[in-house]
Amino acid sequence: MTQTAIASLLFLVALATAEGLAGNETVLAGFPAVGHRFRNCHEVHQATAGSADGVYVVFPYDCCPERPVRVWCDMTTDGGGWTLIQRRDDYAEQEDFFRTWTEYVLGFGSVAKDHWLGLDHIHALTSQSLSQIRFDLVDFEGESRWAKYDFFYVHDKSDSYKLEVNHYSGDAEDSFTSHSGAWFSTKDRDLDMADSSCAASYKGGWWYKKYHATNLNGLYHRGHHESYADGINWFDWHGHHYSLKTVTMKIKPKF
Ligand SMILES: [Ca+2]
Repeated sequence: MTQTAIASLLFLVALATAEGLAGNETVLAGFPAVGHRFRNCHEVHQATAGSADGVYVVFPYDCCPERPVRVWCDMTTDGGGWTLIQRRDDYAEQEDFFRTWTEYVLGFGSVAKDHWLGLDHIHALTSQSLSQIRFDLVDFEGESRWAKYDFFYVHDKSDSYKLEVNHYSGDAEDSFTSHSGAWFSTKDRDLDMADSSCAASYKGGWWYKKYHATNLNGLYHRGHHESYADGINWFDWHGHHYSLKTVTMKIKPKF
């Protein structure tokens, strides 16, 4: 590792915040010079062997290389270097995911807990290079499954953050490829192909077409739910009446 890489990394891990998350939480103590900024968690991971899971500041925008974004880096799963774009878990206080278009564009929640990174940031990250996405899923019985797609791209706002995804592997069965080609929809912006509003019916923001096979921004129901398809559903594992306990969505450059 070069001196400059070490110096820029030290900037990233310099300080714990006042949010009571010391050890996991880092903040921007100062900006490293342009040219020494990591664009995603994969670049952080490559520069520093043994870097820990936690919050890092990255600079994902090709257009605007000085724009910082706080992200959670998974440095341990499947080779490490994964940038989280979404997380749900069994927190006593649940983040509200039944939100508006603007909130889904900008992102919400705490990156150290349950959050949605934001469609603009996701677009920027997937624009850097060919990206893969990995889902890690856990149910309330303690069983876990994963799914990985070797191609994942989210268009920009001019194309309403249209999804492109393909090339599944894993043991969760493929519940996401069917969403490829969909625009993003929220309760206040219906861009799905159904007469009704899927976002309103299924209580989330997502790449809906007419139905869904994944609804990971749905309601946190904690396992079985009587209501139809409005939980954190992964259809091909637990169907439309079971809301998962833990979900992470994370991306990494393929090459
Ligand atoms: Ca509709």
